[in-house]
Amino acid sequence: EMSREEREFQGRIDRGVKIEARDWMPEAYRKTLVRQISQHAHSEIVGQLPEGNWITRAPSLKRKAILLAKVQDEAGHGLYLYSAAETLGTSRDQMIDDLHSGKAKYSSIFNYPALTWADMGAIGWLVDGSAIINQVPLCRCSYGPYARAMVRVCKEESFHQRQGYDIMIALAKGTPEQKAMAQDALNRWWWPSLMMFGPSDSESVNSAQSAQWGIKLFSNDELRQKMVDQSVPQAEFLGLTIPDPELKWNAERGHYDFGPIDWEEFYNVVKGHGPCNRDRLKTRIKAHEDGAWFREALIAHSEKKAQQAAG
Ligand code: FAQ
Repeated sequence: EMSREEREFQGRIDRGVKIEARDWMPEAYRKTLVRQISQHAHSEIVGQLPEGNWITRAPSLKRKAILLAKVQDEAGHGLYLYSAAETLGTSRDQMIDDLHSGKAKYSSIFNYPALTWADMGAIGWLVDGSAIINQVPLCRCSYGPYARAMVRVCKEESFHQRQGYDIMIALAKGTPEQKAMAQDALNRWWWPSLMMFGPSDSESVNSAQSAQWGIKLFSNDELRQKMVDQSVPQAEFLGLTIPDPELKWNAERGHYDFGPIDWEEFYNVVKGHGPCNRDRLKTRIKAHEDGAWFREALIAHSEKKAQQAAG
């Protein structure tokens, strides 16, 4: 049985009116959003690590400048998203503590290693590709500050995706060794990219409620299908093979059928046992600790200025 407030709240969502920070909202809606937006922010921050490792090894000055800009954008997205989450009443320090203690999740995808330069191509093409497909609908989600943050983030993600695909084109049209490197990267990043969309709809515990609240406009499986359908012609253009023997056009459905996802691998990574989970967290915690002096200096400086202003 819904209270009057809850009925009015749901009515606003059903009419497409955005919920703003000061509006009344059910505690569970607030909690779900803090969970999702902070997880999203953590993903952007941790997501800098696999690519950050390649900035000093980019094959040309131009590629280096582009990759540097992309990784900086990810930092910006993370900070933007922490701000959006803070409007719900949870402090940034709390969210960062939850990441470092292992309580809060971040996307499974960033627990895989980036082994070669071709991985910079595959990450941009496939990981940012999946991110965009997931995030474009979030621009229309019910919570105003999250929806508005997503508009800018999506514009930058499109640039990220194009830069990745551009690397893939250069490698696929290069020497046989370069093409093999591109194929190897596609082989390793394909399945983890499909896992980014989360568990299958039948296993997705949060989906029904998030759909009712207008946070999720498409289901995990619907978005995953979109990713597969979009990627097949792109792989064909590159002359590369998607590592799925069951991938096949289904004229009746108007979609590509694809093979089963290894959910055991997915849950293993989500529980902290992927190839890089420990290393990623360790690196983040060290970066945070190494930056403590700077945060303290900023506070000391602003306190000094405030005292001076007060005379
Ligand atoms: N990894 O019931 P559902 C980027 C968890 S893009 C880890 O379906 P929900 C850009 C889920 O949290 C990546 N955990 O959950 C970039 C839940 O556990 P909980 C970030 C996952 O929330 C590119 C449980 O499984 N994007 O960073 C994953 O309704 C390149 C059950 O799942 C976003 O976060 C996963 N893949 O749907 C940066 C987008 N999937 O929390 C650098 C916003 C599920 O109850 C380089 N998030 N889980 O303990 C969303 O749209 C949703 O949260 C989903 C999951 C769709 C990810």
